[in-house]
Amino acid sequence: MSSKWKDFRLYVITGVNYHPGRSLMTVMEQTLQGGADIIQLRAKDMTKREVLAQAYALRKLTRHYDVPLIINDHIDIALAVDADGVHLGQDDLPLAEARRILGADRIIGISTHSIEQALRAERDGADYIGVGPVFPTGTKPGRQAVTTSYVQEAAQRIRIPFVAIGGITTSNVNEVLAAGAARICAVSAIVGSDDPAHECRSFLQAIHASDQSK
Ligand code: TZP
Ligand code: MG
Repeated sequence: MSSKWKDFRLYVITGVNYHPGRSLMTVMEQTLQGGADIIQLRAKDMTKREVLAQAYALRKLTRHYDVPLIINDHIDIALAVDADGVHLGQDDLPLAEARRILGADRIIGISTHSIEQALRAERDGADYIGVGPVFPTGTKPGRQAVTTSYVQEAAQRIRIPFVAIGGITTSNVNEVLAAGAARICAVSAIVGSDDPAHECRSFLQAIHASDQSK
């Protein structure tokens, strides 16, 4: 994996509950057409076989758009479909074990909810971290919001790429960008919208406008 993936700005995660009646592939293709530049398959309530089938389909789609594919939780599925990497939470397989299985060339992202977790993930060799949930979100119920102050701290202290996540919409993204985030992740705001491509373009417009103001 070349290091080009690090240039991503808009990270979109699947969330099938947000688009009943519309297929995952249609919604993710619209997301890619809108300019999402990294995609994660996150399927918490599915059998492993269902996740595997979706991973194969998304692998084909993301290859067509030349966009990296990350698999949430399932290292074995990531390897089976030749995904670019995995995303792990604080209670998943430890980073060192995941790295041993995946090797140096696959991307490993870690969810973090505090600067201590972020510094540890960076020290342990994560390729990127998630910083969130910035705002309360129904996609991760019960998890307290870390607010933009954690985004600010991450921007000052973390050297590897970090992506702000959680409750981010086109209405509040400017607050997150102003706090120092260069990369934004969204689930419901994009895959749950009537027009995912349009939402992606709006997010990217905000991100690029924020670049201009720096
Ligand atoms: N990790 C932290 S917040 C979150 C995850 C997976 C959910 C983000 O979803 P949404 O719908 O963009 O708030
Ligand atoms: Mg997990």
